[in-house]
Amino acid sequence: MALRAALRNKCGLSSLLSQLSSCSSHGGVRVSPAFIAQQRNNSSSSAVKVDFDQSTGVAVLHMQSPPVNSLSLDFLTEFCINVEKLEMDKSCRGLIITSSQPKVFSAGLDIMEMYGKSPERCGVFWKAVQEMWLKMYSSNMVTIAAINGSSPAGGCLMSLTCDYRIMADNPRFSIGLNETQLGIVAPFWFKDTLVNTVGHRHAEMALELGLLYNPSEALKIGMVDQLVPEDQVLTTAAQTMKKWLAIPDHARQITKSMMRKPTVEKLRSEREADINNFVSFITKDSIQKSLRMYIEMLKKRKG
Ligand code: CO8
Repeated sequence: MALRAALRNKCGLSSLLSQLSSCSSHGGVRVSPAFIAQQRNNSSSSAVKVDFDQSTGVAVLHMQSPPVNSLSLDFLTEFCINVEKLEMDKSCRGLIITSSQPKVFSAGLDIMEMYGKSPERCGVFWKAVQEMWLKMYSSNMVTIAAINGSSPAGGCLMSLTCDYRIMADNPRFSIGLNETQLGIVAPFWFKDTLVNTVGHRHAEMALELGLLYNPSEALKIGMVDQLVPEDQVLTTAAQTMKKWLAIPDHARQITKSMMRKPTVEKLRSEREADINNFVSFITKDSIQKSLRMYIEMLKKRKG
């Protein structure tokens, strides 16, 4: 009953699973370890679907939130719960992130979460964005983004948190941190993630101009690591994962932490201030006006 309630509730799932683990080992509620492992490895949430292959130790997380996998509070909550479950499962060593939506990896932050919302709600939303980044950027797993569609702004950020990026070689797809085009500013940890990937000069131009790159341009500046035909993105990700998993975990994990820890610690130590900055920025009348114009432009473009 409690498990079913938590699955409905989503938020308490990981803590419930650990409570169940401890109950089973202390002779309380009788739950078999196999049952707990099964719950950890199979996702039943709607916005993401996780396929975990015990034999390879690799999980594939499919984002499946129509129409464009925009990162709403609900989406981010489900995403984080699923990544945390995999992170806690020692048999899971690699994570591939991809999209089930045609043509789009992720449209980035859900613009409607930033428009016309109360400061309190904006704060909760921003904390969830931070949480997604912290979980992904500091993950012990090997993480690969299988970018099978466009990936602007927060979608680009999500792929930049991974260890390796493979993008579909389709000139209609684009990727980049285009925040300035919306009249908003990518925060310091978006900027740091980009600088760590493409270097200072490319990051400076990309951020100031809010550039969206086609796959060839993205490869040229190192925003993605490899281009493959659209129908080979996932199989190439699986092959690449094998190479990364051939390296002993402890050596790779310590090296990853050495490379990323200063960037992660910077946000951890400034988390509250960053939330306050976001809330006071995004709720400004002038910024709300820019967002309204951008939303209207998206709708007009469609018509
Ligand atoms: N949020 C919410 N809804 C969205 C978003 C989004 N990010 N993107 C698209 N949609 C909606 C569209 O409005 C449309 O809605 P409807 O069907 O009701 O008209 C629907 O999704 C489908 O969109 P399209 O018809 O445009 O779909 P396409 O397949 O033609 O194109 C794209 C897909 C390329 C993803 C395109 O939709 C697009 O470019 N979207 C905008 C992406 C964008 O600019 N995202 C930026 C979000 S901001 C962010 O992530 C970081 C913010 C950091 C904040 C820092 C402040 C301090």
